[in-house]
Parts: sequence; structure tokens; C-alpha cells
Amino acid sequence: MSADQLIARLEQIGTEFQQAIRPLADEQAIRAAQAQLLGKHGRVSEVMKEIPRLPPADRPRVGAAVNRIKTEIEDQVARRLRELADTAARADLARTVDVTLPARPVGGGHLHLLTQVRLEAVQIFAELGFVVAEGPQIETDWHTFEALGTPKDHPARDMQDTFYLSDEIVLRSHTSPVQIRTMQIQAPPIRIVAPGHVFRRDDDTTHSPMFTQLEGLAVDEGIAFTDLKGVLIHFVSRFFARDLTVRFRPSYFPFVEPGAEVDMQCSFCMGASAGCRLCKGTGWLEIGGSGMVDPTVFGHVGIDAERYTGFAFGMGLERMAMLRNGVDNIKFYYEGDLRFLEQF
Ligand code: 2NL
Repeated sequence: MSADQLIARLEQIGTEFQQAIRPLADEQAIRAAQAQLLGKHGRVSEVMKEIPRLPPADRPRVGAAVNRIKTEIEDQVARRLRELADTAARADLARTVDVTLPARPVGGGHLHLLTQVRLEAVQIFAELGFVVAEGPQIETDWHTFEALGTPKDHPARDMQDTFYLSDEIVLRSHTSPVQIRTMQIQAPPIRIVAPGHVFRRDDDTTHSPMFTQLEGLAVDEGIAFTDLKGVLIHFVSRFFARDLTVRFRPSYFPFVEPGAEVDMQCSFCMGASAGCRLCKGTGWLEIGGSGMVDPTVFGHVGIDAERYTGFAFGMGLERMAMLRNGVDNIKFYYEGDLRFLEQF
């Protein structure tokens, strides 16, 4: 090929390149097109390989044309890239942000089911004149057991075998020590509820070594068992939002006399079906214990048992939520699994 033919081809390459990159809109594609000409096996390089075959006098002309076309290609690339950058910058400036748009909603949390149940229960008792009392979870053996009529050798201690930190210090197995402490510092009339964590050596689908109890205590002149019945009937019908009856089954607790287990009418079958799984066909669901405060308890806290009487009751809040909200494993409360928590 002659020098003139080679130069003509270079000119053609330059013109074609200009056409070729006009529609290209990203740097990568433009660089690829550039490499097809200037790369090791590119079209310009193919022309350069012809130069040694030309008569020596013609070589500088073709060499100069190669350099010119290389510069031209590079200029074209630079120009096209600048155009693209300008277009992008203009689009950026033209973009408008509507600062008046409302913010995207942030997913809101809510109280844990057990907290809801505790606050609801406290609210219901507050409507009857009870106030909340609190006390330590790490308790003395005396406040937890002795004052409640269970000395160290008493067989009833097995009912709520607990965690001993030493001979005299325990994790409370019920919130009764809160009531003992209240009676020690406050004269009747007393009307308190004591919600809080308690600890027992117990572990299955309905028992946990730590659970939440709510106990109530009323002490005044003339308090009778009927007052206890009235309070618990009111509580059950308010908490379950239905007119459910309550029954009292004679039972033993060391700190009350008489003592009774509290059952409520089965909220699932209403006591009608003999085959209900929730109440195991009995028509009743056990919700807690209760009774009239034993005079020996009053003796331990310096309340005159001749003048005053009182009732007390206790229930597990996990169990109340299990019955009302259909929770079938106590561990769900403590696992923090959102699939559970978000249902309530
Ligand atoms: C249950 C049983 C009960 C009490 C708690 C109590 C407290 C004092 C004096 C007398 Cl200071 N009694 N509390 C009485 C009877 C039963 O709870 O099953 N709890 C989950």
C-alpha cells in the first residue's frame, strides 16, 4: 500500500471514530472503542506496521499522519467524556428535592405483652383502690419464708423451693415479702398489689425459673372472704372483658387460713363442653391462690390480729396472658423473637 493510501485510511479511521462514539453514553464503551483503534492490534497499529515497507522518503509523512490521528482520537475521546460529564452535572442541578414531603414512617415499637398485662392488671386493681408496692428481688429468708409461717424445717417450703444465695438470703419465690415489708411500715387500712419477678426451681412449657407474679393484699377492720371474692370476680371479668364466674377451691397455703385456689370459668368453652383442651374438660381454669391472712403472719409484722383481718391473693401474669392471648409456651415471653412479640 502506498503512503497516500495509508494516510487516506488514517483519515477514514478518524472520521469513522467520530461517528462511532457520538451515540456512546458511558466511559467504558468509549474507552473500548478507542482501544479498537489504538490498542496493540488496533486499526491504527495495523497501519503503523505498514510503515517499514514504504520507501524511506515516504515514512515521515505517514508517521506524522499517525501521530495526528492518534491525537485527534484522544481529543475526540476527551471531548465526548466532557460532554457526558456536563450532561450529568446539568441533570444533577436540574433535580429538585421536595423538602415538604412527609418523612418515611419509622416502624414503631410497643410494650412487651407481659408489660401490657402487668399494667392492665395494676390499672384494674387501682380502680378498686389498690396501690402498687415494690421490693427487692434478692430477699432475706425471714421476709420470704419465716414471716409467712414457713420456718426452715417446714414441709411447705418444698412447694416453692427457691434459689439460696446463702442460708439467710434468697431470690424471692413470691412477691409476698413486699407485702410483709409494707405491713411492717404501714398501719391498716392497707390495699396494695405487688407485681414483680419471682424465682423458683421450675422449668417446663408452663413454668420458668423466673416469672412475673402479682399479689394483692387488703388489711382493715372487718375485711371478709366475700371482699376477696368480689375483688377477684371483678378482676377476671375486667381482664377477660367478659362476665366469667370464679370459684374457690379449699387449698393450703402456709400464710392464709382459710386458703383457696382460684379458678375461673373456662374462657374457651365457657364450661359448656366436656372436651375442651384448654380446661381439660373440667370447665375451669386455675388462675392463682388466695385466702385470709393467717393471724401468725400479722403477729410477725406487729398488726393486731384481734382488730384487723385481711385477704391476700397471688397469680402468675405469664399464665394470665397465656389464657387470654393463647400463648402456649412460657419461653416465648423471654426469647425476644419479633415474630412472637409483634403479635401483641
Ligand atoms: C399463688 C398463690 C398466694 C398469697 C399468695 C399472701 C401474702 C401475705 C400474706 C398472706 Cl403477705 N398471703 N399471699 C396468699 C395466697 C396465695 O399465691 O398461686 N401464686 C401464684
